[in-house]
Amino acid sequence: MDSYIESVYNAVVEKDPTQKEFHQAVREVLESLEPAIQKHPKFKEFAILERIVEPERVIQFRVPWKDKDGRIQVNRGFRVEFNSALGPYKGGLRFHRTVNLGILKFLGFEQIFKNSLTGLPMGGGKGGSDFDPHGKTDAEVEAFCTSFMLELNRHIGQFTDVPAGDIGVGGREIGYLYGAYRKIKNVHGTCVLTGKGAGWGGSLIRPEATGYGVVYFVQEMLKTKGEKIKGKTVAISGSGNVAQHATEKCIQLGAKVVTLSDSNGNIYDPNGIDAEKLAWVKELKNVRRGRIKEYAEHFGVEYSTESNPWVYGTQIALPCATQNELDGKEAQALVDGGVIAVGEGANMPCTPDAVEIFQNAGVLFAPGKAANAGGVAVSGLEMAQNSMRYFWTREEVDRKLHEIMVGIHKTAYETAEKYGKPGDYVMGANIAGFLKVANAMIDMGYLS
Ligand code: NDP
Ligand code: 2IT
Repeated sequence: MDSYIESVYNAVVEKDPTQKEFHQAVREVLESLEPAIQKHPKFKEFAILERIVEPERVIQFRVPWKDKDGRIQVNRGFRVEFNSALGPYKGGLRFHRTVNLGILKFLGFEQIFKNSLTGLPMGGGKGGSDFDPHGKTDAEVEAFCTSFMLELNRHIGQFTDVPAGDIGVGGREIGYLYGAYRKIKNVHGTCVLTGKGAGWGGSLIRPEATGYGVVYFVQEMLKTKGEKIKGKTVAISGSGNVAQHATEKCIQLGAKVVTLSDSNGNIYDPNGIDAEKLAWVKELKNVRRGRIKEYAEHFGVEYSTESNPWVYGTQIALPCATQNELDGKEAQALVDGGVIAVGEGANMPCTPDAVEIFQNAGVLFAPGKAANAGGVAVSGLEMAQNSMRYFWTREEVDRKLHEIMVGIHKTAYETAEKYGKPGDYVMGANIAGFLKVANAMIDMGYLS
């Protein structure tokens, strides 16, 4: 690492020594920015790196709520408002027992560059809570969401900060959060949250957007090698929003998805998950809120708590669960099994050594901030539709999503080439995302 970049990185680690995931995300971005920092000395002169690694604002609050037995529970709520150079802070809310400030800072930091790549006017932010929705009743989730919004409402707004979903926050949670916001503020029709229901201000295709977008990005990468997704076997991890819709798009394009997982284990279906089986998975996960193990029992296929989705010799791998879920050993198993393309549906699912293994083996590798940007891109389109008091059809939104993903691929590809590392989508995405934000920060003066 260049000594200036290294000093910025060391200061980040020194200030918050326990925030491991944040360090990892910062290191990956800073390392790949080296040629851009050397080419444009103004970024050092204006202390852009020192400023960009520091959130503009961090909000932390207490979230008390009553469980089904009438007992008072207390969780921790957060919103990290990281960078608003390009637009209002924008990014999801994660409800998961592992949530802490370091994880939300990593996610908020990634979001800055991802949102920049979409080309839409959105800054970067992230929030959430260590509340665990697993096994909670709807009434408990509603009680928690209402209490969470009782504090969060003071900090968000269509021109300030616009949250959405992430792990543990889907249509049900956005509904309760929006309902609480509407009661507190007595307003309807402002775009204060995205991922809303299609009947009350949500955009068609928003639920599908992240998963579809990942597959659109992988399609573009394959094209550069004269390859198609049709007929390929695909391993997917997770079985939530992103995994389900990545599976759906793969099926539509004639690929065969053979794995899905959750935090307990993975299934392997050698015949492929078809549209009917996927409909069953959606009902299992989104309505009955069951475990992926039940798929294996229902369809009579293999289920493993010891294995992982990466050992079945698939040509494409789409990690769509969570950060650092795919390590070097698993990357090597994928390479040995003949993988040709990896697309990160989740945020930072591949560890740094896994990424290195893919890149050294010549595997097409799409980093999350490029590949999974479709979700936030359609959130941006939801904001646009809300501002117009109008809506677009499914076909129209899907066409725009496709255009945006093709555009992000082109930008990342061309930027990597321009900065001397053709085919390195990590470098291409990081530099392209960074340049727009950094130049905006310079234009707006040193306080921004
Ligand atoms: P969901 O909550 O819908 O699904 C998450 C899935 O990942 C579940 O199957 C869950 O299993 C699994 N999972 C979560 N944590 C772990 C863990 N520690 N180990 C193993 N499996 C785990 O979330 P999403 O599908 O929305 O999000 C998945 C990923 O995609 C996240 O990294 C998120 O940040 C990212 N992302 C999401 C976007 C969106 O629009 N929703 C946009 C861009 C990125 P279990 O039920 O057992 O917890
Ligand atoms: O990681 C992400 O990009 C998201 N969870 C979606 C954010 C959004 O505002 O739609």
